[in-house]
Amino acid sequence: MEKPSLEKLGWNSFFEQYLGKTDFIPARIIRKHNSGYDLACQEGVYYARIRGKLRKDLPKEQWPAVGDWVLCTLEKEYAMIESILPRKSKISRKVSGKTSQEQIIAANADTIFLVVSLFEDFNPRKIERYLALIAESQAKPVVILNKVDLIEDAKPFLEEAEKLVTDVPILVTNALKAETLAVLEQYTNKGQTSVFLGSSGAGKSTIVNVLLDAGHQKQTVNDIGKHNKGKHTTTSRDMLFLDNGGILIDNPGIRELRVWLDGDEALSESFADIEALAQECRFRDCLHDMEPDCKVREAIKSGVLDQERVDNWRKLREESLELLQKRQEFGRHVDKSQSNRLAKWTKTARKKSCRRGLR
Ligand SMILES: Nc1nc2c(ncn2[C@@H]2O[C@H](COP(=O)(O)OP(=O)(O)O)[C@@H](O)[C@H]2O)c(=O)[nH]1
Ligand SMILES: [Mg+2]
Ligand SMILES: [Zn+2]
Repeated sequence: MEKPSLEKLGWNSFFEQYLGKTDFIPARIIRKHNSGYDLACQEGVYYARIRGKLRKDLPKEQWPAVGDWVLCTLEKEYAMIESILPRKSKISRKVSGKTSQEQIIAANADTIFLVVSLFEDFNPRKIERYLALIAESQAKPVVILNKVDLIEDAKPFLEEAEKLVTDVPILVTNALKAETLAVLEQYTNKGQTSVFLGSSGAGKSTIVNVLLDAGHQKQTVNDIGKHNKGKHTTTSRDMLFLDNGGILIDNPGIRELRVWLDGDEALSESFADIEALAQECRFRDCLHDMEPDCKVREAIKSGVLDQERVDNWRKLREESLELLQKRQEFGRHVDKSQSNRLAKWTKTARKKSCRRGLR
């Protein structure tokens, strides 16, 4: 049994800087169970639990997620997680229901592939929602328009998708034809962690399997992960190791994708086109509603901008605002700049509601 090097697990200078002098062992969470975790370190793969003290100190929403680097001690049969290293990125969603709880889907991803089926799943509003989530994560988004074999013409979809993004690569694939996935390789290089997001049935696991099969060298890290053997199907979130050193995290379809946004920066990034137009509106606090000289409304009128995209932008902002308010109510930490923005939004939202006779 070959032991994984830290590099093979995705360790790099970012995490090194936080290591300092310690007797604890750096390890990466490769799987989450109901009762604990599997983690991989230079000594091998271990079942792990969070040390009681840490469990008490950390709010549950901050507990380790797949992809996290932790420091641990090794007992004979299992490992104890002592602390979590700072995250390079994290992709989160809001827990379903009436809570303000964050759920980390995966940590320390370099690239997040958003897999969309062109056949049954192409919905610009849903794509925007995902992209806003990814923008918040600090990882680099790549959109995969999959199942191109099942549609007549991909061009209109591609054009539509291009309207939703700036500087985000869009790949068109047929996961049943491995050659079309070769374009993904530039993102799945040695030590790079990629997360696959998207609706159930979009083709994530199929793509992951093709990439796993595409390995040319002999298996190394995969051997130690017993659950990595054979065909991969998503039961829980798994981390998978490619022979070229790339690291993949497949995700089960997310049924309800409530945004988890810690402010409006991610939204500004995802909706840069609208934000840029809004800068040009006559009034600084323009709601793009009835105001004269509104560039956003002009763009909608002239067909440059979709009304639905603007509506979705509003909706996501409102969700985000609601979440921040809930977090403040529950006394969760909301930093100063966020609460300033919140105050501004609240004012804006109230104004808007009055004007529209809502609420
Ligand atoms: N025709 C076609 N079928 C695909 C493609 N990609 C995936 N599938 C099929 O779509 C179904 C769902 O794929 P799966 O990878 O399980 O989706 P996941 O839920 O996103 O992991 C499976 O039956 C796949 O064989 C594709 O590009 N073209
Ligand atoms: Mg799957
Ligand atoms: Zn305006």
